[in-house]
Amino acid sequence: MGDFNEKLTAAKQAWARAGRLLTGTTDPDKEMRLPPRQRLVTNWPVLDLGVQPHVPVETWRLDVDGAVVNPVSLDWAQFMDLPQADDQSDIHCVTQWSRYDNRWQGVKTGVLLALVQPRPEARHVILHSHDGYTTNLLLEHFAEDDCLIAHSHDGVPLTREHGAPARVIVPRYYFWKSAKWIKRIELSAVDRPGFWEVRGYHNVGDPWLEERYG
Ligand SMILES: Nc1nc2c(c(=O)[nH]1)N[C@H]1C(S)=C(S)[C@@H](COP(=O)(O)O)O[C@H]1N2
Ligand SMILES: [Mo]
Repeated sequence: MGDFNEKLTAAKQAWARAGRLLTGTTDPDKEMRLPPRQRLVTNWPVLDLGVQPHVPVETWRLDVDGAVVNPVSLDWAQFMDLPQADDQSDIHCVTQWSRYDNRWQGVKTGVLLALVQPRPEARHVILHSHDGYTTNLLLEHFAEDDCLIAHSHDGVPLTREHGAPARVIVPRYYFWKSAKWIKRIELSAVDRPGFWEVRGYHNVGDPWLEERYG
């Protein structure tokens, strides 16, 4: 852990120095908000595998299972009855666009984890979506306080193209980790690289470390 933090800090500092030279600003916040080689957009691009599944709330279920004490299968009403949260965060997509100040409404991943109780051997999370997409995360990354299963964006229900009725939001990693049209959250003792991870994307995907590929 000590080693990792040192590496992280060193990378951020190196980039901050480079950024200062490029932007000519010494405002630390301005420098640090846009990760390396990202550009800011104000629209909201749509990225998918060429299918945008239609998932009605009437038949929607969210399964949270695998290495847990108490697996659950929630219907929409049960999901919406869970404590609701509102969190603002930035999007960083590996295709180099970033979008600031997204307000997400939904259920914090911590609430779901408290419900299912991960077993001691659970270290990974595999997200499964209705379009066949999968992505993998370390459990500790998925459990961060700014991670949500979101049903709304800026107070408006998600549109189909952005993952309605519910998607995962893991803002500290590139946006491919934020699975749209979520249907199953699987906890696992072993890692299982997802759709893009087996096609050359980085297994972790930290935008500040530019963990894009490999
Ligand atoms: N189910 C599913 N989730 C997905 C994807 C996908 O193809 N299918 N694409 C990922 C990628 S690469 C990105 S950048 C974001 C795009 O989300 P957006 O279309 O809402 O901007 O969703 C991620 N989640
Ligand atoms: Mo992406």
